[in-house]
Amino acid sequence: MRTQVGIIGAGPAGLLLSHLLHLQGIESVVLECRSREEIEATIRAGVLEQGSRDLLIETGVGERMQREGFVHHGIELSFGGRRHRIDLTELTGRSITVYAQHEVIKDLVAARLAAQGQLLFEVSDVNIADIDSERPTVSFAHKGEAARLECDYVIGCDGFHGVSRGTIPHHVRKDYSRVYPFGWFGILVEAPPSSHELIYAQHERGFALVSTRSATVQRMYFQCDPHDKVEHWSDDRIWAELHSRLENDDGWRLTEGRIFQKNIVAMRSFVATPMRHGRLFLAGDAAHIVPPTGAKGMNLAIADVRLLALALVEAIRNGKQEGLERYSDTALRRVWRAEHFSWFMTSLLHSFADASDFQRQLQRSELEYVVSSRAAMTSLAENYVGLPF
Ligand code: RFL
Ligand code: PHB
Repeated sequence: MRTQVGIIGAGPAGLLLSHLLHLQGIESVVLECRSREEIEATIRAGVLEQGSRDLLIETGVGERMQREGFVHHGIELSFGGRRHRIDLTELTGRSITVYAQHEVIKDLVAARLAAQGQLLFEVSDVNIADIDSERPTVSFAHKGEAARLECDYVIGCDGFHGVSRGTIPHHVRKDYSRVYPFGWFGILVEAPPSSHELIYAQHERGFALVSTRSATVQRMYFQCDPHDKVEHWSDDRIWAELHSRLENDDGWRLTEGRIFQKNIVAMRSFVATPMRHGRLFLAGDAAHIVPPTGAKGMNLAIADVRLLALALVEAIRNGKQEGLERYSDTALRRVWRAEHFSWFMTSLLHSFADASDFQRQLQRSELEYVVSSRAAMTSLAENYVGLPF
């Protein structure tokens, strides 16, 4: 098999890249190790920056998001028994959209299949070779048969646990990483929304987050031990924990409902540099991870492939390599900004078991500053809604 661009991974990065290239007349093949059913059912992110939303609409895959997603103009920070609103739109002129990542995936898969895009599910044994040559190749197995894909470029969009990053030789790579001493316990609940906007709560028992999915399904998270087990958490224990972390002095109360999904995710910050070697380019979680507190992961994946699609079109159509040569440096500027913001939000809102009294006072001081200074609020808001591309 031959194609112009071989893409490993059908997450938001791989699918959107394939879609953007198709709109410019460039063909690609996407290789995904899981089934279509599985990728369309995996519960992950929920918040789209204004720029991500605009891109999906401009490229014809935003129709359902416009109908079913929720535009939010603010978020709430809760601490010390009070809630404080950050008016994103008043401070930045921009907003966010709450629309689940697996819905974005469904929309992109449908668009690629409707355009007869080559999307191979349940491939295995993916191996990338010859990235230093003009003709990199990807070998893999599909439906029990060995196959080989010859490409002009290979793009690793295979997430943090994929194989692409490891193809870049160790001596040219530098990785940066930080693992946090806590995880997030996530639940999906059948209930009406408890709040019009997302609530990020700092509490001495730990962080909690109230988000939403629809008029009847709500998404909530709370800080937990990353090694804890879902089985240790009965529904009653979960509700008691959420109530105590979210309680405040204005009488507001979280609405309970039937919990129908529970999971625990670990939290880390990670950046692999450079994001390119020879004809292999990395995008999204394959190159970088942020803790979810800033709601940045999917948005960074979208920003990477937007940039990469422009550069690939220039290279393939017009023979101009500058965009591809600048890709890693340009993408990493946005990545590091998001890394800092995600680390900042995580540090601001979580309980660190080893924090001294001094550090706890600093955290409270920072929270009070963020909700009282217009300059500090604007800084948080412009990072949260996403900096312009
Ligand atoms: P993905 O989504 O991990 O997709 C990678 C795909 O590659 C496949 N794959 C392979 N395929 C072939 N061969 C191999 N060897 C392969 N290895 C892997 C995988 O099966 C998969 O389908 O990466 P991508 O496209 O870079 O997208 C990144 C986002 O998924 C991620 O950053 C976000 O989910 C992070 N995130 C959030 N991001 C936001 O922008 N806003 C949010 O509100 C937000 N909330 C979150 C989040 C992530 C969370 N978890 C689960 C860590 C909330 C949570 C709880
Ligand atoms: C979500 O709705 O899943 C969500 C919202 C905000 C975050 C992370 C996840 O910061």
